Amino acid sequence: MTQTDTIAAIATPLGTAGVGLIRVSGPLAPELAGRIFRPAHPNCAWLSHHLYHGDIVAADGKTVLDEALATLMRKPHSFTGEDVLEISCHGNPLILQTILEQLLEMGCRPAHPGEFSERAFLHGRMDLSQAEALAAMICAQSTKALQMELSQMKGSLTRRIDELRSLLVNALASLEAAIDFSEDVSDREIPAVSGQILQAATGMEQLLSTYRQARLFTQGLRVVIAGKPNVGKSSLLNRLTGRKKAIVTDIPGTTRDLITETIDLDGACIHLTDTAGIRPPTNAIEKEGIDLVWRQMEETDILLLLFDGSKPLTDEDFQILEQSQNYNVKILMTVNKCDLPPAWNNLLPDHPLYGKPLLSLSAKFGNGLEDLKKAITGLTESGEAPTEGVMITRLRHKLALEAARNSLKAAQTCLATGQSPEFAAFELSEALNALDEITGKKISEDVLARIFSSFCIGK
Ligand SMILES: Nc1nc2c(ncn2[C@@H]2O[C@H](COP(=O)(O)OP(=O)(O)O)[C@@H](O)[C@H]2O)c(=O)[nH]1
Ligand SMILES: [Mg+2]
Repeated sequence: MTQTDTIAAIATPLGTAGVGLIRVSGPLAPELAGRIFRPAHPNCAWLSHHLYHGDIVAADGKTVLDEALATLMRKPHSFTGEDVLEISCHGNPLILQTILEQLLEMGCRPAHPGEFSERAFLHGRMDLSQAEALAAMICAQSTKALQMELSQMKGSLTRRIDELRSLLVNALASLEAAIDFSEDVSDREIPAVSGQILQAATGMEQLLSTYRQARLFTQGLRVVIAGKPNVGKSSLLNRLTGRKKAIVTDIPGTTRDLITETIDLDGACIHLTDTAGIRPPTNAIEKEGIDLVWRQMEETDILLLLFDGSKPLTDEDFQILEQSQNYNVKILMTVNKCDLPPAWNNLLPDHPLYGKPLLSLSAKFGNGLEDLKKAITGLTESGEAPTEGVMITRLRHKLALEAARNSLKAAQTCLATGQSPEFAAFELSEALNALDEITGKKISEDVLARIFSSFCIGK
């Protein structure tokens, strides 16, 4: 990549909005500011990080394209570390496209996805884990995920990795001294080195233990609502999402497709899916819908099994209950329509639902909804895993940490079995390399390109 290019992109989504933002980064930015922007006040000094009001003019120097605000942020104190021009104009896609075309005509080229962030990384404005957190923050779907990514973007993981790194650098320095200055030095050094390695390995284990919980926060929990026709599955989806998303009728077999909506439940990201009522299908379409329900069960975290409390249970209810035991999901059993007189309660010991925890609710009127939400979010918190502090949210980081930890284990074995310190030193430098992949200190161009190309354009 040639960093002498000046890149430009529309940074806001293309739709009708009050304002839209265009970003330019690279050596041409100051010159372009003077060409495309005609300040309202004649004495515009283009001070860095100052906001100016004026007109956007086309490359012909005459045609006014919009009235806008412009800021020039001079290097190195900008997002990318280069000279950056930002234009806030009116959020009409036609205006934004026209301004972008003019900038391209004046010598910019269109930015690739993530290219602003990539330049920020290459200029040392942030490390790789921070750039990844920034991209993830933009797409976060729950407040908890947002908090985690924000803290990582501000460098929480970077600092933790740096701490682990310095332990290993010190240990490596001692080992190298032992290698250079003969055998007897190593006898004194080895216990201290082992201590540092152990401390780093423990820190890595601690970070790794946060991964599952963090994934729940960032990727969310998949909840499927299932039951026989007419028990109120679609009504419950609509109630929980607060939107009329699924069609509700008293005609059994109304829902055929899977309808998935993502909601924020007390900070947790929940993907909620409404499904076709399960019964012996009456036609091919319904059969397809019911097959989909069971297939969906394979990749679900929680099954919300719904029964109708106002009508006697039937064999269909019991069959669904039985079949759902074959899947590796947590089952939450709920009895709907509690606003109506109950047709079954006081279950006898031989009843299949006897002694089972049943949540009572009314999807129609909202009774019991808070308890249901608590039950769902309760399942997102897994006992011992921490929910505070630095967490590992990405598979890439997890794999690198595991590699580092494995190298440390190998180093410990080398030391414990009295092998020459070179072997332990080799393992330590492997562990350091793995940590440097997380922060991007050492990383292949291919991996970098892959990471940044998944970002949005204009970011
Ligand atoms: N009284 C009462 N009726 C409900 C409740 N939930 C759903 N219904 C009614 O039950 C019928 C079937 O609802 P629907 O949500 O389409 O059920 P689905 O087939 O399981 O998706 C509709 O007439 C709903 O209005 C409830 O909590 N109380
Ligand atoms: Mg339905």
